[in-house]
Amino acid sequence: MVDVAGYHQVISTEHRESYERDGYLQLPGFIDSNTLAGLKKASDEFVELSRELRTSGKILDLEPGHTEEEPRIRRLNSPVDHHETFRDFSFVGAAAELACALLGGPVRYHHSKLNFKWSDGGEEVRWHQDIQFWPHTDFSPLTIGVYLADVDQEMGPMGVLPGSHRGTLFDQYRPDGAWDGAIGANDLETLDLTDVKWLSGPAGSVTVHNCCMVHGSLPNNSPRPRPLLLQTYSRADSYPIAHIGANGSTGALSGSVIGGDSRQRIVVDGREIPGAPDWSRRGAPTIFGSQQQDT
Ligand SMILES: O=C(O)CCC(=O)C(=O)O
Repeated sequence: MVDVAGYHQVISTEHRESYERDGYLQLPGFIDSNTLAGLKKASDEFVELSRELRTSGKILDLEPGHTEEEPRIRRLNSPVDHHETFRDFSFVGAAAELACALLGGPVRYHHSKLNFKWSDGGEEVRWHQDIQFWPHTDFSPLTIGVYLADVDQEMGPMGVLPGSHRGTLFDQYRPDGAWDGAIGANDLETLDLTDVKWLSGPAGSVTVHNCCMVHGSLPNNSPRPRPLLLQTYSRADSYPIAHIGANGSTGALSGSVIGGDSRQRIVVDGREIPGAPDWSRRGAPTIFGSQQQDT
């Protein structure tokens, strides 16, 4: 369980203020060496597992050139669902504590992924904002990234455009109406990308970016993979809006509240709805069952 009284000590007031102002944080070497070793070991287990695979599946997304001898993994989907070490890190460990500290109270876990961005050409992530992929009832969602290896500028580090989280939320559809998941060329021209900060750092460094932040990363043209473990949280009183984007398909543990309880209350059109409990995992009771207090 995350220690609610203690989590504010995880980062300084200056860090919190700078996150609010700029929409991102860079915390070099934030993760302790034991935790980092555990995360790397867990990650290595999936690299070994991938050797038996020929095509991408629900758990591992492989690059076309993937082979048993030379694995090339794009992404491990929802690591928390597949390994206890990732689960502990995201739900009771440093990532959970940092999320609670930055959001100032209990948080709601949304999803996680491990982007490997393999060596010698691991793919670019074009400029985009996250909130369009999984809209919430507020703009509190943030993503915490941890580099599992030393990451230098050649390796395609995460790039963020400071302050862009307070700007336009761009349409990430293509002109033909298909979903692109990236900001279009005309909109990109309205942004000053010379201000981008490339967040490199030694293994165990942490990046944080707000859900409205313009961000992306270049291809990894180095001979070293760039594993970045990402986990997303919102405030506990922020809710994913169903039937838009990835909401509802983000893993079995999505929606779990960390560091306290959810009040299940939202304000819509100025009226507060004291909502029912979350029945998404155990199934909703019928109104008869609830009113007769069936257990
Ligand atoms: O892996 C990266 O460099 C960026 C990842 C990202 O922005 C995403 O997966 O939404």
